[in-house]
Amino acid sequence: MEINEWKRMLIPYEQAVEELKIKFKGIRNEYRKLDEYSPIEFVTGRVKKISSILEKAKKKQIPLTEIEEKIEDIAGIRIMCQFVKDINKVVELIRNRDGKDLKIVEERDYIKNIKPSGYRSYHIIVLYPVQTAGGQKEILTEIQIRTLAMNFWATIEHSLRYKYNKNMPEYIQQRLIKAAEAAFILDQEMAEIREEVLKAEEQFQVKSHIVSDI
Ligand code: 0O2
Repeated sequence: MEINEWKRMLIPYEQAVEELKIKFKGIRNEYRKLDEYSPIEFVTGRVKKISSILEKAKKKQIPLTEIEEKIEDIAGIRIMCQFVKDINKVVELIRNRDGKDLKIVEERDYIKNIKPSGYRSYHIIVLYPVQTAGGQKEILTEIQIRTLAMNFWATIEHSLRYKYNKNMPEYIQQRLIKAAEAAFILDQEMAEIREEVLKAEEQFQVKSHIVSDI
């Protein structure tokens, strides 16, 4: 495929990423404007680089003619949450969206089924319709939902894996698995601290209510 053909193919993927980023950021802003807690902390998105698409196609033995049906993360959205519980809320938000907005193709729960690397995230593969000059095109998009701690780990692990060009020494892999556990313990600890603070806040409100009633 020539570079111009690649560029043409990737245009609707760029459109899908931009539109979905706006939609999920819109949800976050809705909560913020109402002074409510948002389960979405921040949203990013990217279209996979041509070199990475080719690498993945080679690794998975996908013919170039089948790239668009078989590589699900050419368009990718990442939604970061403060707490693990928020991930479930975001999953529900996505499940409850109108079928005309997006269709869920598959869900992969790498939080329950942790990857051997230690990777945790919730993935939802969706079909997202984009209105192009030539009509509607449904774009496969991978939405990754994770906590800030999961994202911290995955970002660093990804760049280390890249540095080692996939030949990461075993002892480094083992340390990364331990680091992933530590990140998850941090997630649990922060969630417990939050529960304590919320409970204390509730008690304070009840007490000040009683005082104001006297
Ligand atoms: P990039 O640069 O993020 O786009 P496979 O690639 O075979 O493991 P598959 O079938 O493509 O998996 O789907 P999966 O596992 O649902 O999603 C792959 C994407 O999830 C990856 O994309 C990463 O973004 C992320 N991911 C999966 N496993 C790991 C991991 O062990 N470490 C990190 N840091 N990220 C992971 P790409 O194409 O690998 O890379």
